[in-house]
Amino acid sequence: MTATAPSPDWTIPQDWEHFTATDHRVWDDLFDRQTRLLPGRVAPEFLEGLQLLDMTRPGVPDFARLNDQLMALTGWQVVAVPGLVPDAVFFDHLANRRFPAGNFIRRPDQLDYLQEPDVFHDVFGHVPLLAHPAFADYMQAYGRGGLRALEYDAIARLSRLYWYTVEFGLIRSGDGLAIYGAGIVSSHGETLFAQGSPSPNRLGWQLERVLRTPYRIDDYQQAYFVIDSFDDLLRVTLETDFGPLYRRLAGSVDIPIAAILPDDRVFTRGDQSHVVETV
Ligand code: HBI
Ligand code: FE
Repeated sequence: MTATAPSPDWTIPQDWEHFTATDHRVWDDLFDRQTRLLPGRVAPEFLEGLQLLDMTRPGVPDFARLNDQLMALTGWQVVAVPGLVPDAVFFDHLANRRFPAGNFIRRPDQLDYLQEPDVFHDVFGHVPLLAHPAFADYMQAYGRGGLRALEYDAIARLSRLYWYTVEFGLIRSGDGLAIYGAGIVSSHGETLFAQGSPSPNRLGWQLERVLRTPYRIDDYQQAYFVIDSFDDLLRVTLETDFGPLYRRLAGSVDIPIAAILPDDRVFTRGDQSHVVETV
């Protein structure tokens, strides 16, 4: 249920002092658990971002301090919002290098449960890569693309690109795969599943393939898509004219989530052992 708009762009003061000692302890527990788990599993650029943004400090980050460093690196800033905001507002923020972060944190008994993106998902999950120039440019390109997708009524289709990259993307790293999607790196369970489980497919990222592949929001992914590099993801996104692509895909049939197509680049063929019951 969307609340009423607190301001035209839905931003609110972070009011960092409102976070309680319990809130800061929840952040620290989640942060410590993930930073023990991620090395060797996460793209190195993510860990570099944590260092560059001095996010190794204890407690929920103070956005004023975080933004001083983030703005200097890539011109991005984090803005506090009450929760999910309307699509058009979300895209406009991204198009202007503002990342909207939920201004609350889950309770101690909800460490592994997340109904709506809280400050740990949004800031620990999404912000470190905003310090990486190519990814910072990609997120702004996505925001601009979103504003355009509104004209084509293609939000649902474009949100698949966000889902399979920004939220749940994998990337080539050395001779293996690494995680970088915020939904993975901020989740203990999905970090282990996405990087190590034999269950899901891990397929080469390809723009049209992803735009034709739906996703589920209520369980681990059955398909992950692997980019070669952030530069490659940015290049393809910038050089694609999405208008004709939306028109061409308008009549196309979605690809079943767990399907592998003949021309898919297959990194791992899942055994679907963690099959999500079809509702
Ligand atoms: N609002 N605060 C916030 N954070 C999101 O990640 C978000 C949102 N609104 C809409 C949205 N994501 C997705 O539906 C986008 O695909 C538009
Ligand atoms: Fe997210």
